[in-house]
Amino acid sequence: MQANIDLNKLLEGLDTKRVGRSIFFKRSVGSTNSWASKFAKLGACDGTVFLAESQTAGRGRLKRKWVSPAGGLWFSVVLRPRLKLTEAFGLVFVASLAVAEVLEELYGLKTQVKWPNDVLVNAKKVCGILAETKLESKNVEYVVVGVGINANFGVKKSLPEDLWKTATSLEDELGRKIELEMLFKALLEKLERLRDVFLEKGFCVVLDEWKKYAGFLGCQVDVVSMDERLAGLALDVDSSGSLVLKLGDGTVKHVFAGDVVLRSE
Ligand code: BT5
Repeated sequence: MQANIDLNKLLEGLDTKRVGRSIFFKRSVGSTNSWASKFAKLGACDGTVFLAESQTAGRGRLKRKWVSPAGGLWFSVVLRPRLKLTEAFGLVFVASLAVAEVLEELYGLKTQVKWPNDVLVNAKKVCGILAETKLESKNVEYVVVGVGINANFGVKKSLPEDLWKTATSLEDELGRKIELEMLFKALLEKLERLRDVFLEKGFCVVLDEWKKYAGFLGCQVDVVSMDERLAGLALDVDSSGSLVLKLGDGTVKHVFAGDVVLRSE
């Protein structure tokens, strides 16, 4: 099998204190989140990263499947922040903001974030984030933050047909392949920096930056959750990470979990 990721290049010049100081790598794994969780339970340090060239059982939220062919960037980071359960959601915003900023800075792409955990290019999903939290009474013991980026493959060639309308890849957007190691390092550096901003200055500082990429705000959306589908105007994201939705009858609802579908999609 030809390697997509050059291990020697992975750590060269990485400018972080903790994130990525220890990296576990496999050509193929079920899910980097499951792999990382297993090691987190055994005591993996803050910042330990689990990276795979492909995943055979990549996971999204609510047991959804995440398709992860070779050529993508699939990794999970174990974080051990001092946070209460009610604050852990902030790390999803940290991760999606990190991806949005890095894709813009490295490749000049116009990125958008979609509440709660997607990064889009040209209104299509290029990245998904999955954060899984382990608690110790009411505090966070660790969070595994999984990041999946469709990088060096064409969507029509490597993803199933039902995703062609909603997914994109860096290769499709840029018309070329990118250096995965460079993207990976830039992401680890950004993740660490934004994580520190979040822990030192609070969620609202991260949220203000995140909102600069939130093109869905001010749009008519459907919010689909386990038990309901709400239609309304996406007004804001509040300081608890909830989507603030103005419903048709004028009432304002704060929704903590669900998926946003833009009315035009
Ligand atoms: C997500 O879930 O978007 C979280 C995806 C997290 C993936 C990373 S990869 C590294 C780490 N290890 C894991 O096992 N997971 C993480 P959600 O919002 O629930 O979206 C899932 C939905 O996205 C699916 O139901 C599909 O509709 C769609 N989807 C699946 N694979 C995709 C892909 N490669 N690109 C774009 N959309 C995809």
